[in-house]
Amino acid sequence: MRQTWRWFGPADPVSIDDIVQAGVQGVVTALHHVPTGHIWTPEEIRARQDAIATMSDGAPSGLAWEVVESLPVSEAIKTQTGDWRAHVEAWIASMRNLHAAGIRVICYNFMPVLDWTRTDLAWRRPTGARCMRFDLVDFAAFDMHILQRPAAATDTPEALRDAAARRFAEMTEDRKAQLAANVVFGLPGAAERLSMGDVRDLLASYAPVTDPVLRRHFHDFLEQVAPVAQKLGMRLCCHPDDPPFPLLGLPRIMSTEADYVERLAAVDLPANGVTLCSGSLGARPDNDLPGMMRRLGDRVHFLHLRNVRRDEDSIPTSFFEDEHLAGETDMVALIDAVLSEEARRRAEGRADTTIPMRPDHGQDILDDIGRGGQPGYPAIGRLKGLAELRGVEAALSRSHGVTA
Ligand code: DNO
Repeated sequence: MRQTWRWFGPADPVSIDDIVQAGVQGVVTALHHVPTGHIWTPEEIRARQDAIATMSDGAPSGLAWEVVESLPVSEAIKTQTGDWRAHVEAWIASMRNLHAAGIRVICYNFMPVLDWTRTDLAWRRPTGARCMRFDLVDFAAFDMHILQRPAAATDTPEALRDAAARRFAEMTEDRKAQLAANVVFGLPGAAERLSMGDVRDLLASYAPVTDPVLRRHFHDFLEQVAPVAQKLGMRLCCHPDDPPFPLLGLPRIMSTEADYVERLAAVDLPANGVTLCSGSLGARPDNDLPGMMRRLGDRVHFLHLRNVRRDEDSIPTSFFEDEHLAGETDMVALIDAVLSEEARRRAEGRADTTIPMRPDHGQDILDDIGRGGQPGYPAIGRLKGLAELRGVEAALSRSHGVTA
């Protein structure tokens, strides 16, 4: 695996100097300041590459921008309204500019309205560490009583409705405000901070977009972008839904292995690939991560390794982000499957034998607490996760004929 690290740009409190010391091989970043639907220009891309290449004292960092996460797909593209065709053109133009700058892997997602969703961004673990959590009761309380989505009550099972009403009645005003902010936190580093009114308007714009409609829109998008990517030698990789079950009455089409199989077959080109995020997919007990790596491995262009612990084996369920080797995904088996895939690619003589991986998220531990980093992206918690994953890889590599 190629060890990479997500960086949110010059404002990220985890600096390039820190990343160099983490000992990674490459950087994952995005131009979060460019509004969705606009072109990423060669100048902006170059400025970010320069920032990555240089440490604070001017010394070379030895690092380069290797993976884009994310090149955002606008709501207009997902709903096929307004300027959507121009947005697809802009997406392709950005891809061409990234290619010209030497970048080959682009991660994106097709989640309506909200990117990843949590109810707690700093949930206390018994050790005092902090992590992210998705709590179904809190989420239903948000949906029914804070957002007051008209269909929320009918969409929520009765037992959950009652629990949510009780939870809401006990909430302080501060907790209500915090819960609303946490749920709509959206993309880290993104300019968009949504009000409840904005969320209601966005949800309303999805009224005609059922699951089959969103699937069709996704396939239309893939038919435009994947052949261009293929010609250029770019690898596109779609991130799964997080959490991987329906929320707020919105369509959800990238939550399971079957979803991936369908989307990969829709445009059957190597450039149309997968971001295998073990943390997002792992919130469903029916997603067998090592098996998905074995079966979809050929098209896996990017790995997010993290682990969650579910409260129950139901879908949906509450869950929290556990330590990298401590959640319910068998991380050793998953890395073993990754190494088998890399060995298979080597034997085939493929150019992309080493799959970029990043330690995804991390708990806030030690000096992370109070440092004010992006939720889920602390320096030390991620470094601990990376060190553990690296250890597993080093140990398993021998049996795959590689000396780490
Ligand atoms: C959360 C991330 C996601 C991811 C996007 C990819 O921490 O894994 O925000 O970057 O969904 O498009």
